[in-house]
Amino acid sequence: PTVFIIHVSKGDSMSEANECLFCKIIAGEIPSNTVFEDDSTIAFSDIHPKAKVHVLIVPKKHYATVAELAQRDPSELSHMVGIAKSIADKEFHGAYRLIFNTGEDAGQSVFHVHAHVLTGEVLAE
Ligand code: IU
Repeated sequence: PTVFIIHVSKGDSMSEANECLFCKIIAGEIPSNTVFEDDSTIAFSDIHPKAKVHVLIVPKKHYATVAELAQRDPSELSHMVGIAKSIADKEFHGAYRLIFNTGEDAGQSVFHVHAHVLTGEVLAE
């Protein structure tokens, strides 16, 4: 008999596309207010904004955390930082806060890496 070995590696698995909220947004299965998109990256408004402008920048490839992204795709990480700058240049003269919650105990609730960009107004400390 023919044996098929299906190798599903953590980080780019098919099951993540089925189960991950941000993978579903990237696939267009769940609507979002998209503010930027290119081949590798999407940015959309956070549904519970913590500033006048609160955008999530998300790589289209699934990595769980910023640590994993930095290790496996550092050019994507620097691309995301550039997108954050361009959003803040447009919204608030280049002033912004960039946050990567990493780990449940630090407030990460979606395990598909995303940068929170807070801008559009003077931010409290
Ligand atoms: P966190 O760093 O993993 O906690 O960030 C997840 C963010 O995703 C959080 O700020 C939510 O408000 C946001 N979010 C969203 O924009 N759309 C959704 O459908 C869900 C969460 I669920």
